[in-house]
Formats: sequence, structure tokens, C-alpha cells
Amino acid sequence: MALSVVALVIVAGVVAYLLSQNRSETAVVETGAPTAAPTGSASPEASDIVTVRVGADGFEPDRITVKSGEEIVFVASSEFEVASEPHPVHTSNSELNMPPLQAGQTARATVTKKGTFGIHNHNDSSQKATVVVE
Ligand SMILES: [Cu+2]
Repeated sequence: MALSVVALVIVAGVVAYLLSQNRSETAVVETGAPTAAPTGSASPEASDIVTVRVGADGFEPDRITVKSGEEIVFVASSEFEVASEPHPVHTSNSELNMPPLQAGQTARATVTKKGTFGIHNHNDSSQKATVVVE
């Protein structure tokens, strides 16, 4: 009789221990799944792309600061050709020599070379901007 009571207590203890382990595992899963982390890593990605509007009024903005490895997206509202200085040979930074754009088209430049570079509209070289790559 006394033996079976001891056995019951031991079995109850083991069951209670296993249950408490299951609970703590569940708790780890709950705390390990906060959605804040993926959301936090998504916003820096969005800021890695700088958008520049180009068109009849030139570049907007006309001073562009990016970090090496980031992307500049030129969005054209009219015919425009982004090119590095000097006009017409465009030899200062080939990363900033874009194909000719028509209204509604975009061109993407991934800049890795650090420094300050002049760019212009090859169709109207009086329209200029400065790109600073840090
Ligand atoms: Cu040019």
C-alpha cells in the first residue's frame, strides 16, 4: 500500500515535470516569434534606394548623397540622359552614365566609387547635379 502511494507520487511528479517543460517550450516559441524584428530590418532596405526626378527642370534634388553600394533611381518625366562629367565624354564615373530615358522610364545606378561627382543631362548640359558617395 505504502509503496503504491510512493509510486503514484513519483509518477505525478514526473508528469508535472514534463508538463512544466512543455509549458516553458511553448513560452519560448511565443517570445521567439515577435514580428518586430523582420519589420525593423525592412525599413533600412527601403532607405538604400534614393529616388531622383529628372525632366524639363533638371534634377530634383540636385544634390544627392548616398553610401557606397546604394542605388540611385532616376525617374524621367521627359526625355533625359544622365551622364557623368565632363560633357561630352563622361569619363569621371561610368557608374553614373545612364542610357537615354523617355518620359515615364527609369534608370538605376548602383554607386560604389566613393567621392563627389558631377552629373548632367547629356541633352542639355546646363542641367547639373552633384552626387556624393560616402
Ligand atoms: Cu554629356
